[in-house]
Amino acid sequence: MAKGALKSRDILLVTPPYHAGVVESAGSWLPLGLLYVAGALQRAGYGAQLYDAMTKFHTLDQVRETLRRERPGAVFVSCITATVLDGIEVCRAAKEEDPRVLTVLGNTHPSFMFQEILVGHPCVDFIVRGEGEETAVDLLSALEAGADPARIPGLAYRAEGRIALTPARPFLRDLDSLEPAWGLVPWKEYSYRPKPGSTLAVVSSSRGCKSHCSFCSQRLFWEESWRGVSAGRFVAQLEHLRDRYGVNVAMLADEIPSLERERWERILDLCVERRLGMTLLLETRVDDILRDAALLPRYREAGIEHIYVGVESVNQATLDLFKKDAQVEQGRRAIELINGSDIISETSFVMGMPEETPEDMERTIALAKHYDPDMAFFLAITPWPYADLYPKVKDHIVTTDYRKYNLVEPVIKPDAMTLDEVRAMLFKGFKEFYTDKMRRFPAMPAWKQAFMHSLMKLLLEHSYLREQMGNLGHPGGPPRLPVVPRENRT
Ligand code: B12
Repeated sequence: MAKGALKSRDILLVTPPYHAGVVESAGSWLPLGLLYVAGALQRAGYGAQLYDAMTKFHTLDQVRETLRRERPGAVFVSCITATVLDGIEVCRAAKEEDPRVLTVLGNTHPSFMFQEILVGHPCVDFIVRGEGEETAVDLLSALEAGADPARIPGLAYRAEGRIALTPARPFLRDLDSLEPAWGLVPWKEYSYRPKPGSTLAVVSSSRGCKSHCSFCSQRLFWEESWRGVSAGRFVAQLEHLRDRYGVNVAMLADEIPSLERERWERILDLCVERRLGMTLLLETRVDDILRDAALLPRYREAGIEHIYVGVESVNQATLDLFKKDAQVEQGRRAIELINGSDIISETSFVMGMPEETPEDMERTIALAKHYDPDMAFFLAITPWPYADLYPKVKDHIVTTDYRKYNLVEPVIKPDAMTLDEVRAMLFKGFKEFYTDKMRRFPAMPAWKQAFMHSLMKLLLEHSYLREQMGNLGHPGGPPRLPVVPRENRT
């Protein structure tokens, strides 16, 4: 690579043009990981451009056109398991357009599956494993200087006919010093659909996860660590987004923002004291909601309108304990507390383990109704090939097409069920849950009714549920959603 070759041309940071047809129906969500990497590149003097092909709903042909037009020096692609094949297609297109372009993949799937990717796909030059900010900058600097990347921690690449792996890079100590490249975001493209006209940001107040869910990737990715941004820095960032870019809704990307109670309370206090006035959406743990029962009015005051808690049950034992198990009751109580605090509650239920039967799934659907969140999602258990769950269910996996590893398509065949039967049960869950929920809309506060009304409409019109749930089991046509007073519509 010629000296200065990368500094003289922009680095294009790309999301693969992939859609699972779920969360995209509720909004357009910016790729925060790429923005953090772009921020670090800019500070090191590189030009960076964001190309969110996913949010633009671009086809691969349009991606190719963009690459031809932009002529980047390097293409950086962020891939989870479901998006990795399309991410690789982006690299292939980039190489076909310009064989000298540098192609780099990052995020969970490449971090673990580097061997499979690098062996099978010569169009991918480098994989950044783990956190990307420092590794990306070090890689580009080394390539420009003609230095050996072997000295840079956090990489995987091909060298002399084999796959070279450098040592893992330690996690960044100081999250406060990081700044995503907010200036690259075309903000008009990011909106939270239940609030028409809103400007939506994805933000991060912490990195890491200590939960032990065997089906998830995040504990492994973060090696059971957790680090927080300081409360002052985080709230100042929200204020900056509000004042500079007109952001009025922010989703926290954190696995567990509330893990450190003192910091979390300070964040809530600062949002209130400084009259942040932003709608906040987040995920947290059942334990933390129970811990913070008395603090929930403050959550609401701080702007939190939507909380996702993971109470999902994936095994027979948990389902067996429905009614008597303390954990199930804790989940139910956490959701009751969220509902009672005038906040939208959401959870999901994973179904389709090898030993599950239709009866078990019926019980999961009953469990969902027992928990009574405002929103429930019924997901197909998906064995990321690097997750703890994978070896245990390996024999029941029916496809290695990663595009189907999206929590929507069943990829495990239970002993006692066909895949079609699993699909049918997942939709049954949605239908039964939301048919029941709609009957309860009138008991909700007016703003929640309006939100639910708008969300149901979005799901029915835009998500993968459209065809299956089109009439929500009402043979006479789509159900009439409860009428929300016009003044309460969002
Ligand atoms: C925001 C989010 C989304 C957004 C995506 C926005 C976007 N384009 O990135 C939306 C809502 C659209 C979404 C959709 C889906 N998501 Co999602 N999502 C998240 C969430 C909550 C936060 C991600 C985030 O921003 N993290 C914060 C940043 C700072 O961290 P990061 O992304 O890891 O980035 C760092 C490193 O990974 C690295 N890095 C990342 N990319 C790159 C690229 C390069 C080149 C380099 C060098 C480095 C690098 O550097 C970054 C900074 O250090 C995570 C859960 C979580 N808490 O992380 C799930 C998560 C990533 N999603 C997941 C899933 C399954 C999905 C869906 C398939 C779900 C569905 N059925 O709809 C879809 C896929 C749609 C799609 N086309 O991508 C899974 C992925 C599991 C896996 N291992 O494959 C996760 C982990 C949730 C979970 N716990 O299971 N998601």
